Amino acid sequence: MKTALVTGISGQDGSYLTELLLAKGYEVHGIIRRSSSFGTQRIDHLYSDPVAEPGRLTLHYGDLTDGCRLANLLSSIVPDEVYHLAAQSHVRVSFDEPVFTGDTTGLGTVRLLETIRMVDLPCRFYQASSSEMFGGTPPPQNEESPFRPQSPYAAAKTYAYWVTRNYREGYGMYAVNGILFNHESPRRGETFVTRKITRAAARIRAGEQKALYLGNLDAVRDWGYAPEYVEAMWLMMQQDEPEDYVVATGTSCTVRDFLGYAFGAVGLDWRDHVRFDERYLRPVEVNALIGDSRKAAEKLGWTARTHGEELARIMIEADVRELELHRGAGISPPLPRSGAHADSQIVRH
Ligand code: NAP
Ligand code: F7E
Repeated sequence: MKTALVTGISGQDGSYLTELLLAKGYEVHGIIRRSSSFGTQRIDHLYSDPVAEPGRLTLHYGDLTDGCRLANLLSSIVPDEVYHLAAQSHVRVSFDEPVFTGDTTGLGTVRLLETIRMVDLPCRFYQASSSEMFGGTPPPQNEESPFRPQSPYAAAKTYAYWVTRNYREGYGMYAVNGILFNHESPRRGETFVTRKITRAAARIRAGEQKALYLGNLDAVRDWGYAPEYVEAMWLMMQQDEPEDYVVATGTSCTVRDFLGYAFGAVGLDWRDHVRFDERYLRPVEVNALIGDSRKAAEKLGWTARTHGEELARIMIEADVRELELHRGAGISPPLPRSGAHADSQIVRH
């Protein structure tokens, strides 16, 4: 049985990857941050009581800013594969918290790599790199395209990308970068635009929300389906040689198109409900990201199966179902935490 360590296990990708690894027979260890409230909703269904039934999933407290703790965990778990997914992953928030983003999203990677090198752990390492690194480089973007990061998040990811390559080339480590384009799901964080849209459409249809406030509707993204993307992560870690791969659908749409798909799926016209709010604009915008993942298709046999309109349908159906479950159980639906404007002075990006 192989052992994997997953950072960011409580996030969207961490939860799908953990399902995949457990299904493949792995023992999985995950790092979570201590919080005053539970933050493990996405993986609660996977967690069995380790006392009653020795589980194959173990959670450990840790933080990317705490190098001692990371070293301790790596040395005691001795994983075969490390999937490093944890990060401050929100581009807009990285403009508000650039130093924290650099510390976690950038330096967090080298803290892990340097421990693996110093302790001489014989493990493979996956770095969650991002299409945001291409930034201002026009599409289509592939493994050879230059990086022009346009945000503190993208700059931190670019540092982490290069340090991962550096440890591979300098120390012979099996360390790979998965350069993933946007990928979404019903588990997507509520402040990323696709989920913000599908959640709001479901709530507006149910009469729980009046308007949706958004920023730039012209941005073009290559949106894929997260459960498919974690398969690509795993495949990259099973090759004879460590290499970097772009993972994308190769198709794209604008935020405006996605609004049409999501609102249309529940019989609404988005133009009747969407308002502009400049607070959702970014100091620098990434206009268009569309990936060319031919290398992943040729070498990994991976291609995306779900594209924009189908993805919007999967997400909105899940949000409608969740809302109906709450209402059916007589529980107040979750607060409109994003884009509902009136609910908070804090802008939920
Ligand atoms: P996500 O849902 O935002 O999850 C991020 C995870 O990182 C969460 O588990 C979070 O824990 C954890 N984390 C954040 N700061 C941490 C810290 N200081 N110490 C320990 N853990 C910390 O992100 P995702 O969408 O699953 O993405 C996974 C990774 O892929 C990220 O690195 C992201 O930047 C990258 N990526 C994502 C996409 C995409 O479209 N989804 C595309 C390319 C690359 P909490 O639950 O406690 O917040
Ligand atoms: O924005 C526009 C916004 O925040 C998409 C992360 O997973 O993918 C993600 O980063 C687009 C942008 O994702 C709102 O300006 C308009 O052009 O959903 P997003 P992102 O910035 O592309 C990459 C690959 C990652 O690596 C990141 O970790 O939508 N947009 N109005 C808005 N975006 C948000 N969030 N909120 C709005 O109201």
